[in-house]
Amino acid sequence: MTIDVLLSGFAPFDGAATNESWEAVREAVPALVERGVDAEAVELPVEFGTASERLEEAVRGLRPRLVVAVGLAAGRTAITPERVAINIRDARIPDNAGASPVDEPVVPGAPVGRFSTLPVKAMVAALAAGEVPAAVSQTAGTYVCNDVFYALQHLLATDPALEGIRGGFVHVPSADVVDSPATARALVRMVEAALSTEADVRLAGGAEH
Ligand code: PCA
Repeated sequence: MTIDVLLSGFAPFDGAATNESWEAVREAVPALVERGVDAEAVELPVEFGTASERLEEAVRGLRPRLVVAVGLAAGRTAITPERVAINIRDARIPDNAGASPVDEPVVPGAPVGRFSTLPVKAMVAALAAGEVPAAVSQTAGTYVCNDVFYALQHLLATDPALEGIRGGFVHVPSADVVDSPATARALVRMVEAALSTEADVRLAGGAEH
């Protein structure tokens, strides 16, 4: 089977009843399908290792052209495609299985970082005049989102059977900053931009700190 895009979102964590990443992904998929994009979604547990295994299973089963993993970044005020995943686990709070790894690699012996293979600048540009602010983020943190992001980029970079599949990660704000329908619409635009952009556009998107 081959599809255009596989989106993932996360289960609730840290005492919350819902996770905006899954709410938005769940709404984005039918909207993409309506627009002719063959899209599927998978919900991931907030658990180191297990989450990325779940995503890997879905990637192998569905053979998407693009993988866009989505997570909640409470406190952010923009929808933020992540530039780079780092090979570290450092949990501020236990994951949903009670694990609290500190200063452990995601993949032992693998490179310190791996870049997104999504056109992050084009994705931000696609939202320029939209209702949701967007910006490139330079860090996905060191918790389960970065764990999934790093494991995904490592998988896509090292398994020849998955050659050509592009992937990356997008953090979304909490619903009190941007509601889930607006986040879902933003995700739709970002996915369409990623599908239609092979080489990223050259736009400034850096930061001084
Ligand atoms: N956000 C967390 C993990 C799950 C989620 O939605 C993170 O940013 O690592």
